[in-house]
Amino acid sequence: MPSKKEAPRESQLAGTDTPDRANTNAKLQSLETVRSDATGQALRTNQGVKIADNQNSLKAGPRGPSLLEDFIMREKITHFDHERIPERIVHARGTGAHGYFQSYGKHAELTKAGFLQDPEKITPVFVRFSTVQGPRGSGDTVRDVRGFAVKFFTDEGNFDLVGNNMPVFFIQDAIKFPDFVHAVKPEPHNEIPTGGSAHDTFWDFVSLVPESAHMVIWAMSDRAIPKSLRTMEGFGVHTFRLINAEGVASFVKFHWKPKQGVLSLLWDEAQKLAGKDTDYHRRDLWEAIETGNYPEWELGVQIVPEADEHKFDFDLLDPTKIIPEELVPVTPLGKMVLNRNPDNFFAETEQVAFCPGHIVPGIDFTNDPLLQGRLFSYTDTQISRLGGPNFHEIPINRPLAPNHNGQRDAMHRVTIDKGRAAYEPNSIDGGWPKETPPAAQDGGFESYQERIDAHKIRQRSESFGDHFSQARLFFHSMSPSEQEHIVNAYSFELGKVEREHIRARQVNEILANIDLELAAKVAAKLGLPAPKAGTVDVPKLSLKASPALSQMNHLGESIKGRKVALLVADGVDGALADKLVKALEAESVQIKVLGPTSAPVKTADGKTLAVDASMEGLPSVAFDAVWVAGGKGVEALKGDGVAVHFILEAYKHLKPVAGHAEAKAWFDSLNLKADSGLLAGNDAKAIKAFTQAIGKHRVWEREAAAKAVPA
Ligand code: HDE
Repeated sequence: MPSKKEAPRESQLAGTDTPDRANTNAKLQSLETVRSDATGQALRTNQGVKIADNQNSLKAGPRGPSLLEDFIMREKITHFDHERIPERIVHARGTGAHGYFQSYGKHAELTKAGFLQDPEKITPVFVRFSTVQGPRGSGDTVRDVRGFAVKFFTDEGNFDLVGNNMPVFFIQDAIKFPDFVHAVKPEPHNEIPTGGSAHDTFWDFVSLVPESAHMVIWAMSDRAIPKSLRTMEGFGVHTFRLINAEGVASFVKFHWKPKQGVLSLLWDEAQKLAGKDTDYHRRDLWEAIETGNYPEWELGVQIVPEADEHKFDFDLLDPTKIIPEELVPVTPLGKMVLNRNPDNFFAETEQVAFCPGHIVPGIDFTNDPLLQGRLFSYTDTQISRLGGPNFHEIPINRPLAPNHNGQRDAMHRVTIDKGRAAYEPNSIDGGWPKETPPAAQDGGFESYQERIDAHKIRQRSESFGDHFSQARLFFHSMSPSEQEHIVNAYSFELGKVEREHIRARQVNEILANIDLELAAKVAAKLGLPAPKAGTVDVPKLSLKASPALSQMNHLGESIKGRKVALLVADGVDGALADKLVKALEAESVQIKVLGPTSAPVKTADGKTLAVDASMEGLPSVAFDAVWVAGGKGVEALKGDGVAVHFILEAYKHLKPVAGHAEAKAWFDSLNLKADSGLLAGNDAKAIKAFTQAIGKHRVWEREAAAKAVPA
């Protein structure tokens, strides 16, 4: 921990909620110098001069020309003119949160990294989730990969785990990244589409580059439309190395498993949300943290001993491959809890700078050629995005560990380095700062001594040659519903492709090699002939399916934090409504009372019941389930088109639709077919059935019946 004299940094852990955190907070807050609070302060210029009039510029007379000497207005407008910085070239749309990581135990046999040794140690983290394609102001619920980047502020320096919510990537070699990104980004002539991949250049590229097949099927699956940032898995994607104190290395793949379950939107919901609440994911995360429903993930690793490197039917260095969890299970290492929202979006979420090259002793890279390129790219991009090489001094990026070295000057230098020798070795400043030799603990960073004996060549390893078997494994591991969603996603996206030869190439040369039935179904929806055979021999895997890949097997531990709409209208039975709210709150469900308008409604016994919003203001797509409150209010709701639409839409989106006894007749009149998620009753049993249905996330058995309901 740096002393007060050393470069100060802001606290990563304000707010307290656990005893451990309280301790850490006290320590960290003593270093706080940059978080600014204007409460009780005078309005001043950047030079500290108090401002008397912030309404009028300095003019020659009340109707006269403005005067150049108005330094107050000039300073204000000049600063404003330069408020924007370039957005990230990819992952521009994002949202961040603070939290902490805590190891489950001592993982000394695996790594010497200090933050993975002590269950008592709290390591502050900052996480940024993002979409990839869209610009900073684009919608949250588009079909896209999500970034899942975690900065661990460890005592030994910052470790950035810059991952995604999918475990593989589109390309195998970093040299293809600009091509891939240019293809997926909006097309250059008209900058369309924003935030999506349903356009010619994307499908042109991926249909010509079969190594993308595995990642593309993930992107066409429900994983690309997560319900919430809280309900996403995270993956480090590349194989990394962990190194213990004896210098023994293991290959690892990093996984983040959400306690909230791995849940997705339906495509119709995702599209509607993109319009009704562009900030849907951002808001959901913010509100969950504000209401104390702190999202939690378990960090785990799949471990492969160095000796087993070549035991698989794929190459561990190939980032288009997973290690199926059935072959190598995930070993849990610790947990991450997100419990504090940023104070300032720009200062924290926008300025945070991740880099896969930020690692600490005990962690190292592999020769994955995609990872190797990333090690260069991230720092490079920060230099133009954040305006120079001193971006590590921006408060959100400052390590908790001290960072003395001879690097100096450059744009925006903040630290005032004392001493005269900005070089090493020196005999002027007592030789400081000095190197630390590597050691079992607390030593200097030492790269893993991998022996390399090779020719310098531009060549793809033959072991990277199979592009389809794992895409097939993925498809065959899906439930029938998930498979249908994949068929629909390919059909939707390819349906937006104008050039028929691109559609046909994707169907015949990619999908047919993954699964002929998949290809035939997509072909039928595009009006193309069904391919009779694939174009390559796809190796047969011993594993026919990997249940770990299906979201149906990850529904979450509880319904904590799920969202329920309670529909009310004048005449509602207040006591029943109250009982329901209490029962759901006991399960930490977020419940919103919705009325025909935002005005309070009158209860049957003449009281008023406050509502959180109108049904139009918070539509059914924003909820996991709906309950219609009993009493005479149901009659009023029946005649309200918005309420009818609310119920039908929730039903169509396979959500539990329930209500007190009076609601049953309404549901019947709407022709809603009985199923395990359509419930009515006033007793505790009905509420229990409702919470159980929420726990299953969707009423999948309803999928066929729901098709008949208008969207
Ligand atoms: Fe990135 N990526 N990437 N990427 N990436 C960036 O860095 C890049 C890749 C990922 O919330 C950029 O600071 C290259 C894989 C996330 O700030 C840039 C290659 C994975 C984020 C960049 C990849 C990722 C980025 C843009 C192929 C999953 C957002 C702004 C060699 C494991 C981090 C920035 C945040 C951001 C380059 C491939 C994840 C341009 C060259 C694979 C989560 O440097």
